[in-house]
Amino acid sequence: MSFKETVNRIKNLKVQGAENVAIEAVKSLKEVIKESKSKNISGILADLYHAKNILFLTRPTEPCMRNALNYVMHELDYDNPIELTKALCLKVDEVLERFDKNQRIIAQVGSRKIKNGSVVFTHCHSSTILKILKEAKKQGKRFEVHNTETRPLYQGRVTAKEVAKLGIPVTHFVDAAARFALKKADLMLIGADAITTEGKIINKIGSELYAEIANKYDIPVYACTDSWKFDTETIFGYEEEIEERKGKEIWKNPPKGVTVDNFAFEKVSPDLITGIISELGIYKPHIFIQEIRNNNKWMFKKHLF
Ligand code: RUB
Repeated sequence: MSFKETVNRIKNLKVQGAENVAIEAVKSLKEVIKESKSKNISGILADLYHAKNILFLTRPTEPCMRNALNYVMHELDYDNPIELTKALCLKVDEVLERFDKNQRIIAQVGSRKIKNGSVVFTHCHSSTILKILKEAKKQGKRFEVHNTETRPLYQGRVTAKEVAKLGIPVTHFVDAAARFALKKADLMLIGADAITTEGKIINKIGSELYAEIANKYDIPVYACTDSWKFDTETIFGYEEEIEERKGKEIWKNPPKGVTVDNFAFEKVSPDLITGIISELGIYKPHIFIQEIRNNNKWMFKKHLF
């Protein structure tokens, strides 16, 4: 697949979910090198940085993609193009292996929260949550899933389809019925697109509303995420940008005078989160931020900002 095709697939949500977006973006760097017509190091690096900037703009609320691209491209100090290419490809593979390994750890840890007879509520479509559910099923646990359709793009249908395919009973609700879905649940698991320095989780629009309802019914809320979804720029006071999509996704031809608001994500307050489940273990949001710093020193190097 060409670099341009990958960019369009990410932009048009043919690839969705933070981790899948990061994986496809990182893979596309190999394509950039293949497609590059530059013969020297500075030319190839310029092509790579240009590609990185294009990818950054595909979806604004995706620090996991930004961190993954930054990781691959930091310390690429080589004298000849062949060495540079080799090093870049190795780093891409390293990142892909890292995501895979971390997903397996998160699946193990997260699955421990699912008991026999549990009803798990989830929203949108998160590859991380799917892996947790799959792992719990593999361990022989009997449980159910309640999930919401996730307007306007119905990623909840993807979740329902995949959960049913795993042989787990799943009941699908319209978004406005989330209270009913949650009332009968005993665990809420959501993914994350970004994590801020204040310990806020950014996930699909509706996530905070549902977390508030879950809190009201004393249902634990876990955000399940790779630590690379942390946005280092929030340390310096930058707000995490919330992706605003075209109103047409919600209503193709609204009457004159009607404005359609279509934010893709929202922030979930750390007070509503029981714990963050990541490859580093389960922590309250503020401790999790410290753990990210301890375990990802490269992310905090000044030149990356
Ligand atoms: C997807 C979404 C997911 C997170 C986490 O939104 O909000 O919950 O991205 O997914 P969209 P994962 O469909 O707009 O990309 O666990 O796969 O990283």
